[in-house]
Amino acid sequence: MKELSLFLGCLIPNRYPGIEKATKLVLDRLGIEWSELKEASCCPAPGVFRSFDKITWLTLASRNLVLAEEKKTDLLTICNGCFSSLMDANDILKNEAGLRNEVNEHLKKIDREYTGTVEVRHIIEYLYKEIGIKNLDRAIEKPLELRVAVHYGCHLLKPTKDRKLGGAECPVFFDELVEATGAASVNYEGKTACCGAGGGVRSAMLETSLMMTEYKLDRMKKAGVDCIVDACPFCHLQYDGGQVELAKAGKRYDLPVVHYSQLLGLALGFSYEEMGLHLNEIQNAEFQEKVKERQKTIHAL
Ligand code: 9S8
Ligand code: 9S8
Ligand code: COM
Repeated sequence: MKELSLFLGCLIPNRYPGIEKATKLVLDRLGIEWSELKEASCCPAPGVFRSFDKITWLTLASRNLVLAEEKKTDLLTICNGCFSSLMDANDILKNEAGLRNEVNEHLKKIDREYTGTVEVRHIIEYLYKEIGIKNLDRAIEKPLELRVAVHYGCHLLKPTKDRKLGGAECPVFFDELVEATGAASVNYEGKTACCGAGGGVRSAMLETSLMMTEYKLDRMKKAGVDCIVDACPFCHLQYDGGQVELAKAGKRYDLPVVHYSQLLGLALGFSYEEMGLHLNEIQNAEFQEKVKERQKTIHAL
């Protein structure tokens, strides 16, 4: 198995560094070999750059891919947007000679060349396919007892023909990973619907984007969950920051938002703070208490 370069993207280091720390601790604990991808830039964000100018999008993405090629590693993303951008750009550059040549003309200016030797992975599909549910089950000695609303996010599932992860309408792989931690993945209406952030909607039309978030939060709340679990910092920001914005309009949910790296870390015995959960906007005392009580039991073993 090739070593992985960890592609952090923009949002995690800048807004949710707790997810970065959680991911690194979890990868180390599972014995997955990884290193930093130095000098990486924005992937660039698919819903924004790709929609405006394909060659600019491809060129910026190709530079990140080349950084991993030069290290002879694959790329590991922990954001759906980064996954989508880098994976799609990689596919296009591998298969379309015309575009590859055009991009390589630009890369020549910085003495670089795209050759097509890396694979782009997302932590969810990597854990699912390469580590496997059985091995995760084995690594987790004292499972979590939480009711969870899984949010897949659009770019992890779509376009279905490229993602090949088991269907965009009723996917199960993320739920299985969540259940490996001992948590119960609770079904809710609109589970595969968008969180409202993507495609520049949050920046351009905050009100519309919050309407979509409200739709999701209403249904998650109704399902009686302890927290939301995502695999994307954009979704994370939309649910966490979005709840603060919705509270200003008198709508309170109080639903903690947890990236899968953080959930898995809790199940492996790391603390609430080690997983950076104290850096979220939404702090729910009851949830925190539940997690802390559980950690005490784990450490008492
Ligand atoms: S990089 Fe710049 S804005 Fe972001 S986090 Fe994920 S998508 Fe890629
Ligand atoms: S859902 Fe719809 S476009 Fe996306 S992946 Fe992350 S942000 Fe939330
Ligand atoms: C969302 C990424 S994960 S983008 O806003 O669609 O680019």
